[in-house]
Amino acid sequence: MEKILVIGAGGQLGTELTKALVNTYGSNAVIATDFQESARSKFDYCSFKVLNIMDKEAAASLIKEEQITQVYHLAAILSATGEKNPIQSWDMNMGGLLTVLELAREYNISKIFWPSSIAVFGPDSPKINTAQDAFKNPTTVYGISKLAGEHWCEYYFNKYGVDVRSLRYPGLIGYKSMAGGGTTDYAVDIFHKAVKEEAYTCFLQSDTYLPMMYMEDAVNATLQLMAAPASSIKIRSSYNLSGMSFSPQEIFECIKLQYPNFTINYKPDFRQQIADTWPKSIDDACAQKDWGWKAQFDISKMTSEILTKLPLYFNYTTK
Ligand code: AKB
Repeated sequence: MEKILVIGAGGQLGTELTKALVNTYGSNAVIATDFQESARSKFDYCSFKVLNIMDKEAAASLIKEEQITQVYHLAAILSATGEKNPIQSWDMNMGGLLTVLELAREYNISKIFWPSSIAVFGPDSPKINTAQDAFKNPTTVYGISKLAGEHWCEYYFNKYGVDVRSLRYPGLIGYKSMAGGGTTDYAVDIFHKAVKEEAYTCFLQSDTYLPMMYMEDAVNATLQLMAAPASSIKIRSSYNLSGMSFSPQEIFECIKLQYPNFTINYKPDFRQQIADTWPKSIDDACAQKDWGWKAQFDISKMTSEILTKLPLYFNYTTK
């Protein structure tokens, strides 16, 4: 029987991925963990434990006691927060991954999932349909740690046979939790303002195109990658993954079709410089070819689903 450990389960991706893992493997097969006790309230449907992945001993005991067979290591400090404390972010993002890879080797864990990001690309990478192997010169500590992490994943696979798999997520947009500290967070925040019938002030310029993905697609891609036979995983650094691309003005206009009184203004801050270094769109031909990936949501399908479900989920009542 599989025994799956989710590290950083209380975050934006973890909140939805953990539920999908329970739906797939059953509630007894999944242990959600987070460094914050407050995340416990999200996991009344499976086991929850407090775990800080910087504590290797605690992680090792849990893996031993629970006979863990798979780890989804999602805990990370994202691009915008990372720039405020680069060294702490590097320690957390690299230290956490290396702990997981070492424990996978020591305890023969059969599969590891680790998220990478479009942040591995940089100002000199091609901007349009950025290819899997395009030149990479990340300029954020987050991007640098993701690129280094990809190399470490490949190293542990080649040297020790650790079956580690990874995706370069674009900005993820869901309605079940807030985004936490990224450059693409505006695309989540804007929906909350719209359904509360409040004006939105965007921290990126109106025409900043970035690759984005609806959470349901991100969760499905992750499950699909992890279920694929090891022989079809040809890339052991991390796969490019594409959903859609849009600018703040485009998503605003899409929301406005259902909320005609919604207004936006633009006050770009330091996150604009980060966004300007990232691709505008991504080529995910390798993921399509190797394990059959195809996104299901475009901007209109995602917007109408979020605008229907978000007010009920957060129990928002409008004026
Ligand atoms: C961020 O904005 O930092 C993340 C990402 C693209 O990895 N959402």
